[in-house]
Amino acid sequence: MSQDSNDDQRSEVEHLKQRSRHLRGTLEQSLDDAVTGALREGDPQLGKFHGFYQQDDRDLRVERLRRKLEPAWSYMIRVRMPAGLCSPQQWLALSALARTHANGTLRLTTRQAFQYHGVIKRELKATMQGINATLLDTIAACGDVNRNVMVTARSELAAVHEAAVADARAVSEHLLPRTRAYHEIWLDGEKLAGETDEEPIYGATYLPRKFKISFAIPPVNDVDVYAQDLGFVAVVENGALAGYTVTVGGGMGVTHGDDATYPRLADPLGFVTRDQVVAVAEQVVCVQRDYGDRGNRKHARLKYTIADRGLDWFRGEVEARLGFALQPPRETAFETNGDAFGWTRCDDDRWNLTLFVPGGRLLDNDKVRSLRALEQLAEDHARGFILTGNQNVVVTGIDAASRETVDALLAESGLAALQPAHPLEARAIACVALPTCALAMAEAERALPSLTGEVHARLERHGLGDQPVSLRVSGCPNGCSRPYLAEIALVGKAPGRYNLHLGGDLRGERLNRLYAENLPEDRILDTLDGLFAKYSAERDTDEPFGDFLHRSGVLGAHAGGEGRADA
Ligand code: SRM
Ligand code: SF4
Repeated sequence: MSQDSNDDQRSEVEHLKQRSRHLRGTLEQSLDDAVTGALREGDPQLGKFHGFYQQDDRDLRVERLRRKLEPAWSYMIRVRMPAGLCSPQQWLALSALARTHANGTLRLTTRQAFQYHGVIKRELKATMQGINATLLDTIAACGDVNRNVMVTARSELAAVHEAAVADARAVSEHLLPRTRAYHEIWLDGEKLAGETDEEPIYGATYLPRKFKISFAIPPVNDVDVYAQDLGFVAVVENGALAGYTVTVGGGMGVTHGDDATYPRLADPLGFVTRDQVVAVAEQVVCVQRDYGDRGNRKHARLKYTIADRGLDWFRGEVEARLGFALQPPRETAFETNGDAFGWTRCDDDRWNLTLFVPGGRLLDNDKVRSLRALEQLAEDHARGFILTGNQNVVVTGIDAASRETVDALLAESGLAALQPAHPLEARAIACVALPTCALAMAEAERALPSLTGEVHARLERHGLGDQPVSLRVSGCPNGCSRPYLAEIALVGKAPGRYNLHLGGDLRGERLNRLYAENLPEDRILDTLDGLFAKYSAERDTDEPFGDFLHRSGVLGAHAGGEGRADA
């Protein structure tokens, strides 16, 4: 059902957006209401467009219910950081906010952003103001709009990275909502009388669903470009960025037991030059605005619009609106979707340092002081920071003479752990899941260290301890860790139970397959143990685990990766 369809068939969220006066709703009244830690009905949904989620601590849910207390409400806030870039000054200010206004942790996300957890309602406005004071913001970090635009965190060619970042920033700015609601509510901006806001791109009801864009710079696909609604894959000629192959219609989200939902790899749409990027992004968004399903939110992503109507139809719509034809897509060649840890030399006498952040969580406790260590790097050594799409961080521009000091600082902070212990850990990703995520069915981030250790022990048993294998864990089928691209994925089904997916690759180019459903952890480990034994005995030289599972017939009739997985 498209935007001009019969109102009665639209989902409740569509009506809410329509009534919201461009995302104002009753957010101001909700914030003033001191009786509850929650927001008024409808406002949590609108809050997403402003960059926050209302959550409750699920570890405390039952106990608080027993004591007849309202849930332990708090807020997750997501910072919009195109390309994951942040200056040392911004880092220090954002880190300080984690200590003073949130739960003392900074969470690095799979979309190169920061998240705060545990912000209580009366701190919400001050936190938003603190973030905005750093010249970053949270608008459109969530909601039915274009989200944080990603860019591959590393490129051997600094000029190509710089150019891609500039293009990503232009797209991000162009697709921002224009409503003044954000400034009015959070920054005490002047109020507009009536409904005079204009949303030239989005219209009054914004998009049917969230929308995600990334820019990938081959050979590194750390942004998993084929999982995005819209992707720009850099085409480099003679060391310069010539343009991009545009990809459309990727996405991960699935609902257990609902065959009409599935993960999908994006298709190549065409080639564009750099000056066409913003226009193409706008028109892709506008076609989805007009044709995306506004009746069923589980069928409202661009991937379904394209799967239902066909890629040729979609290209035709985009080209008609652009007024020109897209050139044929150029070949793309990725080698990895992982991060490369440790020191790499920049052009001048400076170095970058890529640090492994377990579970994407920076924090200080009796074992590690990662939050503080990153602050020290920001204070004394870093020229900048780049968050990666794998929840890690690149500290940029460190003076060559400071390398030993930095290594010593990290060791003192208990941060040998900021380098992965083995290749499995280097590629292991988990979504947040419990206790904050309302949708989690099983543990993910909190279970990752033990799961990684157990899986690695099985690999070692078969002499595979140094083998790069990708492991991703999601607490539910929504797929925030992009699990359907991993060689091994655990997708939460119930506490302690997961669906086991197998057969992705190490480049983010192939979807895996559902291998077994609803297994407890010990059965998953036993299953993997058996498969590792076979892999160890029968693999070809340098054959990755996911490729082996396909070639050897382990994945049976499922082999092939034609772009749709049984999830
Ligand atoms: Fe996600 C919902 C966390 C990246 C697919 N995601 C959520 C919520 C907000 C739960 C909710 O709706 O109540 C989670 C908040 C948990 C918490 O407590 O923090 C959440 N998603 C995350 C993060 C933090 C995972 C992480 O550990 O890094 C990532 C934040 C990214 C960011 O900075 O913007 C995150 N989510 C993703 C990705 C990966 C990506 O974008 O590359 C996906 C898969 C790609 C895609 O969108 O298809 C993803 N999240 C979803 C979905 C399924 C969407 C769908 O099409 O069905 C939901 C549920 C929904 O939207 O209804 C969801
Ligand atoms: Fe929550 Fe599910 Fe996303 Fe994990 S995958 S953060 S459990 S919505």
